[in-house]
Amino acid sequence: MAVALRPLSYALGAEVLGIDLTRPMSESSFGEIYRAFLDHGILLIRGQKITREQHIEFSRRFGELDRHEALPRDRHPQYPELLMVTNVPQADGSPSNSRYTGQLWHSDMSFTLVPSLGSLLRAAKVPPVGGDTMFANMYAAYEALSAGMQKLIADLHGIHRPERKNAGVDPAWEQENRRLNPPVAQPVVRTHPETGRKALYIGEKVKSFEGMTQEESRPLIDYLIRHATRPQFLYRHQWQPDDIVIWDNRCTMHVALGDYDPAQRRHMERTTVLGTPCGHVAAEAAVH
Ligand SMILES: O=C(O)CCC(=O)C(=O)O
Repeated sequence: MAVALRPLSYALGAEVLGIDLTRPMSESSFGEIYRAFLDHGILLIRGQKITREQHIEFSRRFGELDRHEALPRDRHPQYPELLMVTNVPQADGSPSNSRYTGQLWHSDMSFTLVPSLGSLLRAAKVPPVGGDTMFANMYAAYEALSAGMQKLIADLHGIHRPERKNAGVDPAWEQENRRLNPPVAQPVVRTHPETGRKALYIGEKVKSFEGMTQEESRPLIDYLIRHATRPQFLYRHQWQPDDIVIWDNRCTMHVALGDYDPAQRRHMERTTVLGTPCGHVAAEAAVH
């Protein structure tokens, strides 16, 4: 089967047409999908009424799945491979722990020593308007920098922390999150292990570069994020129920815009494919 693709934006992404994830898929068809994933950075598959088991099973074809030990409060109690990204209140009526997940520009699990290869997010319930997600092509962002800037950042490491937007909303969670996830230094320029291309690896979870103070680091971090999120590098996804979006965390970053009425329900479930080890625990002295 030749997989049919439709571009999603100038910058990145393709929709995969005519596939049904409830049916068996041959190795050669999956090979075409994986090739498209490497080529386009993001894939969209619409209209997939799949079970949790089918979501996990399809995700496993991309590689070993994270059991989300770094985010224990947000994983599904029976399916640790599924991370809940939801504003549906908990059984006792208290707000969902993950209602602000993803509302900073980031690449998944960059704050760990095995940052993710890719993620597969399934939309179970979406608000009538808004709740969009934006993606940035970090190859294109890197390639558009001047030779001087590329040289300046070549050996820098950003210190990634497991932060979320709306800090202070749940201090107990923040304390536990910091204990589980000490700051990790990641290269600002990362070579994609499969394509060999260089990509910017930065985001709003980075507050400083290794060996520099926050004050010294801030202007360059701000510049790189502003640069990478210029419209020509972006795709904005408007979700429909039963969409699955698959992204390559090694060459894209993304943000959940939170542009919707919080009284409306938004429920997403994510599998996270483990990547290759990258980065090191940041030296205490470097963490300001
Ligand atoms: O909910 C979204 O739109 C994106 C969630 C997210 O950022 C993530 O799962 O990493």
